[in-house]
Amino acid sequence: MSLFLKKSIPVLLAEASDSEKSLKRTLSAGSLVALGIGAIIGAGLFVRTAAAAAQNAGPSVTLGFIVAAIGCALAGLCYAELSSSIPISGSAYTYTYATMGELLAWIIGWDLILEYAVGAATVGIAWSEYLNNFLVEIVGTSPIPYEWSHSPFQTSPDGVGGIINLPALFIVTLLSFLLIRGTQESALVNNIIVILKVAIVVMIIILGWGFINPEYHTPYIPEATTYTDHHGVTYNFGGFMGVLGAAGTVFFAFIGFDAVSTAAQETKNPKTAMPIGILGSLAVCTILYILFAHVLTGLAPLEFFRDPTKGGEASVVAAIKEGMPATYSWLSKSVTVAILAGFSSVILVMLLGQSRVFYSMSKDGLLPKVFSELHPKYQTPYKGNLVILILVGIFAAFVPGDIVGHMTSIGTLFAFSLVCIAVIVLRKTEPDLPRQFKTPWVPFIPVLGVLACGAMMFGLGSENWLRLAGWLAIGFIIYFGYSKKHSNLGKQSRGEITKP
Ligand code: ALA
Repeated sequence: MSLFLKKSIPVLLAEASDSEKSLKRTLSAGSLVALGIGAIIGAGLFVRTAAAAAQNAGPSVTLGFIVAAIGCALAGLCYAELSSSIPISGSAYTYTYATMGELLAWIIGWDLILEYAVGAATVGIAWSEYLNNFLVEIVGTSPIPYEWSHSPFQTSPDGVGGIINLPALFIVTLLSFLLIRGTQESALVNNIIVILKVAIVVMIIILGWGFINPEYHTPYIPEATTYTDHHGVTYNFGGFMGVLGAAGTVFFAFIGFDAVSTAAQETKNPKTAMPIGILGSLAVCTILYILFAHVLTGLAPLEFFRDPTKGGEASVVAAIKEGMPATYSWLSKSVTVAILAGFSSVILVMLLGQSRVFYSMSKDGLLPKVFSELHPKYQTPYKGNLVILILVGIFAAFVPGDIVGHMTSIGTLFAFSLVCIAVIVLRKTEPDLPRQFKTPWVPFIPVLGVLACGAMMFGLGSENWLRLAGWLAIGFIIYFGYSKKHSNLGKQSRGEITKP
C-alpha cells in the first residue's frame, strides 16, 4: 500500500550527504547546541507559567512542571536513539518516514507545523506583551493601543476589542528576513542571549525568594473546581486535573530540547554525550523552572495573575513590581530587555526548525518544490521562509496567545508520542541498524513516554483535542489532494520515475 511506503535508511543517509552539499551549513556543533538552549527558555516560562497558575493549578503549577519534565525526559530518550541511528536533521518527520511510512510521516510533518510555526507565533504574541512593558517602563511612552496589540478574539476588561497584533507580526517578519539572510551572523548574538536569559532566571529566583508570601502558597494544591476567564473560557482548576492541565500548558516551556537532540549527532561520543546533553539540559531547566514558578506564584496572589490589567500580561515583570520593593525596579527593567531579546532567539530557532521540516518534505515531493528552492546568494530556502512567514504572521496577528500556546503544546505532545512509538517499531523492523545510543528498557520507556504525553494531552481539554483533530483533517485533505500524487517515493513505486 502506497500509504505505508517507507524511505529506506540507506537512501536517507545518502540524501543526508547530498543535502550537506547543497544547503550551506554554517552552524558548528557548539552553536547548534546553544541554538537549542536558546529555544528552551522563553515564553513557556515567562508567560505560560503565570497562565497555568491562573487558569489551572495556582502554586501547584510547580507539580505541572515536574509532570511535563518526566514526559519530556521519556520522549527525549527516544529522540536520542532515533537521532543517533538516523542522523539527519529533518527531525521527527524523517524518523517517521523511515519507520512508519509515508502517511504517518505526513501526519507528523503536518503536526510539526504546530510545534514550530504556531509555536513561533505564540512566542511572537508573548513578545508583544513585553514590548508594551518596554515602551512604558523604559522608553517612557504610552503602550501600543489595545486594538493594535491584540487579536480580534480578545477584548479588554473595559470593552476595547482587539483588531490585529502588530508587534507580534513585526517581530516574526523581522526574524524571517534575518533567517533568509543566513544564520551565521546570529550565532554569536544567540550565545549572548542564552547567557542573559539564564542569568535573569537565576537572579529572579535568588532575589525574589526572600519576598515570597507563604499565604499565596496556601493551599499549595487548590481544591478541584473550575475557573471561567473574562472571555468565558472555562478551565479545570485545582486538584489532579488542574495539575495535568498546567503540565500541558507549561510543557510549552520545554519545547526546543528536541532541537538539541538533532544537534547531538555531531558530538564526538554520542553514546554518553547524547543522554547527558538531553537529560542534563532538561534537568537544569526543570530545576530552574520549578524554583522560578515557586517564586512567581509567591510574589502575588492568584487573582493578580487572573486580572488582564494587572498580572495577566507581562506577568513576570508585573509580579516583581507587585511583590518586591521599588528598589528592585532595575530588576524588572532588565527582565524586560532580556525577555525581548530571549524571545527573539526562540522565534528564530522555531522558524529555522519549520523551514527545515518543509525543506525535507518538499525534497520528498510531499510539498511543492518552492519550499526547497535555495536563494542564489544566501543559499537559504527563502521562498519557503516567506510562505512560513505568511502562515506564522496570520497566527501571530489574529489568534490569541492562549489558543496558539495550547495548539503548540498539543501538537508537539502528539509528535513526541509518535517518536516514542517509532522507537519500538524500528527495534522490530530494523533490529540490526547501528544505534550509537539505545533507549533503555524498550518498550517500557517508550510506552511510559506515550502515556505521559497522552495524559498531558488529556489535561489540555476537549477544545484543544478538537483543534488538533481539525488541523489533522486539513492535513489529510492536502495529503490525499496533493502529496500522495506528487510523492517521489509514490511516483517511484508506480514506475513514473526511477530514482526517488
Ligand atoms: N520552550 C520555548 C519557550 O518557552 C518554546 O518559549
